[in-house]
Amino acid sequence: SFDVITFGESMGLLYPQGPRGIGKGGTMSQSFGGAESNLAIGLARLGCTAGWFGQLGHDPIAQGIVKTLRGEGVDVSRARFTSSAPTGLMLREQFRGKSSVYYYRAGSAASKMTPDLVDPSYIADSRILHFTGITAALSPSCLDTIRHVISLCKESGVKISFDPNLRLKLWSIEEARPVLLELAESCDYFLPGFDECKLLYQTEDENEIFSQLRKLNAVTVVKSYNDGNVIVEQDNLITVPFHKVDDVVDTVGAGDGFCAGFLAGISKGYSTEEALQLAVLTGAMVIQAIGDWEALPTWEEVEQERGNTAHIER
Ligand code: KDG
Repeated sequence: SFDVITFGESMGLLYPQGPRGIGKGGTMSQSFGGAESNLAIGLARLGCTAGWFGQLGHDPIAQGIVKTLRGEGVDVSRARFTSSAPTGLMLREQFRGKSSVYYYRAGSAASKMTPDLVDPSYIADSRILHFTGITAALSPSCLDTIRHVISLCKESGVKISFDPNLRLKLWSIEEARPVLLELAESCDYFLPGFDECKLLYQTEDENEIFSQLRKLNAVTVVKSYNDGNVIVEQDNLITVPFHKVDDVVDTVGAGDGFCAGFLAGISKGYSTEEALQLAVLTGAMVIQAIGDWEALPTWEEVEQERGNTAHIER
């Protein structure tokens, strides 16, 4: 059985080598991204059992993704491959202090995912099922797939974790809002960012936001609230400040690293506050290298960062 199973779209990622914009010549490096597979890698590195599934094309990008996930210890036994659509692709640049993403994913294999691709016994075999609002934005059949997975989780008592991961390049806030609010109603762990809460609840007023969040049946953990993060519970708020790191290289993936730390903490039997503290640490460590998941820490690195074990130069 698995601590956490997640599903969504993983895509090839190309980014210019060195400080160059896209379209300005030079060489591209290759990797891949996808919020859910980032999370699965993060969990596996922290010593949890994690599975990822999704639909990919029959192409070398898909093979590279699955091979890497397998190498990271993520179960990919339920990943599907189709010949009728390609694996999605994204380009990212860090140029003049700004990070931009360009998607080539419309009509991708992942966007053609349907509820019948889900193995109910696999879902029932997990303690927590995690998904994101990115999948909901991909296509109506992807949203149906999420709704189907939610009903399978409810039937078999699997806890649901949801990160809205609002991507305004995929849908407008007007399209996203009702869907993301509907999905928030059904989860046990809701993991939005504070800026996302402002857009979802159409207010800048934090008291109003917290009062809306308290109405949910979920434990809500809000990322990047002022200079830290906060758990919203019925009567109290637990805040944990950011963990400062010296060498910020690439902030993409911090949210996924945060969610991985939180769910790893819950899986290890931590209190929600202790899980939040772990999340703060793992989220911060991701931003110390280029790439969406490359710098996700192992459990050993977490222990070192916490000062529990000395770093041994090998
Ligand atoms: O959270 C990082 C993700 O945004 C990235 O890996 C790519 O899933 C992705 C997306 O849709 O932008």
